[in-house]
Amino acid sequence: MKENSFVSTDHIRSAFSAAMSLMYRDEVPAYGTLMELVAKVNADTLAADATLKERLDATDTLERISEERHGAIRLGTPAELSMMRRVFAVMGMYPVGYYDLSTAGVPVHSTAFRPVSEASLKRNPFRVFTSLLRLDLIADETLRAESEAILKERRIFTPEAIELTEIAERDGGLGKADAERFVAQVLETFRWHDTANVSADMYKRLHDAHRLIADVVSFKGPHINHLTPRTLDIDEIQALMPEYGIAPKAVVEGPPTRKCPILLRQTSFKALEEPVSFRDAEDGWKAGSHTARFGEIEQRGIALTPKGRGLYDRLLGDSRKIVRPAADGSNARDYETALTGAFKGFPDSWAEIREAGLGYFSYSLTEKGRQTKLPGRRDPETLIADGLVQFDPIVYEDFLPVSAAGIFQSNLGDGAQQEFVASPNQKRFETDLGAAVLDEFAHYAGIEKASVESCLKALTAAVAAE
Ligand code: OOG
Ligand code: NI
Repeated sequence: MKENSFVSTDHIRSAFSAAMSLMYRDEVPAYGTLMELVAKVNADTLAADATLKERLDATDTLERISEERHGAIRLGTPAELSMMRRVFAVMGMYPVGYYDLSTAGVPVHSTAFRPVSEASLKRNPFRVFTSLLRLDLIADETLRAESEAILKERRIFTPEAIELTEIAERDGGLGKADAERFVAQVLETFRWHDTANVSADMYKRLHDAHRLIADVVSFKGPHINHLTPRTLDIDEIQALMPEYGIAPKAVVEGPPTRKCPILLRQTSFKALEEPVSFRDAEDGWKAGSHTARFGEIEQRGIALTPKGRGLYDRLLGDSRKIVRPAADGSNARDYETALTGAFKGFPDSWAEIREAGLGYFSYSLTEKGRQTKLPGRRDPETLIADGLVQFDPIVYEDFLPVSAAGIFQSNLGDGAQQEFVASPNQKRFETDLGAAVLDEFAHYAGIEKASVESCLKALTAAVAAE
């Protein structure tokens, strides 16, 4: 096939996220309600803030502001994870970051498959937070072996999805018709199945070991467990959810409300109890239920340097030492107060954040800079002081393990939390994945550095061109 007849990976990802959104709204009506609420609050926020509207209009596509930004799945085996990597690559999504959630009582480790280049993120930023179950953290050896045997038998990809992935790898892309088939086939992997793979008895044993194990092992595939649109006012949506008949999780995860948003704030509505039929030797099927699927919203801020992230982690830890948010929401106010108090220690102006080396910025020439010619390279700080170069925050495109754990926990039910010994194992994860994950800090640092370089080059190139 000729190269120019391929559709772009960005196009395939856009088609895929649109198809997922339609499927999920159909499967989980409460999610459709959340999307309506998000669209309304985003429209109200833009109407009330002309400056924000102007800024977003310049950098984003306004009519796509309320579209999905991410979703999440949980896989059962290394083979599933490595095939998933190949499937996502066809859509221009690559593994970024390693998240160990064992410390938070969730027996998984994860990465996020996402577009990496700025152009691709702009075209469609859809990501999938992808977790791999860690049966090695399960104490009961018999149950572990049984789970492994069940997972080994299932096939989460359709033969056609695998075939099309192989075609894309061999030819370097997919043509229009194949891309359409690919999206339809891959969607099957994410679909909900209301008939379980196991008996009610087995489900109960898995569930008793950990609700997450039951969610992964009992089903034919890794159903998408939530989708997440972007909101311009997360506090407003958290407050409005009950009016719309959906129950929000107790607290918003991440940093508190600030003038200069940092990292990522997230909240979700609680997972719904859904009917499921379990296999039953005598009667065929036995009625039961499972709680897994929910809806989430996110609001993003600046990507932090390791120093900034260290400060963030410390302040978050400080506030949780004062108040640990309870799942029932009974101390939500106190938690907010403690969080806001602790984060007084994090500068709240872009200039201070930059000067303290806490965040990553993208540098560009000002109008004056565009008209200036310099005889040689100068220190970037002087160029800023002289008004030739300006800086804008780089948006954080990744996830936060403490927040992710909070999202997991609130959707696994409010029961007793289990403790696991911290056991990050990125090497093992990467072996199972069949590739290394991209280091997000190095990635943001690279974007920042490239922006500085291009300013310096433009300022001196003006002379060379004379
Ligand atoms: C994933 C939870 C993590 C997020 O936004 O941090 C996540 C899951 O529940 O499978 O999606
Ligand atoms: Ni999420």
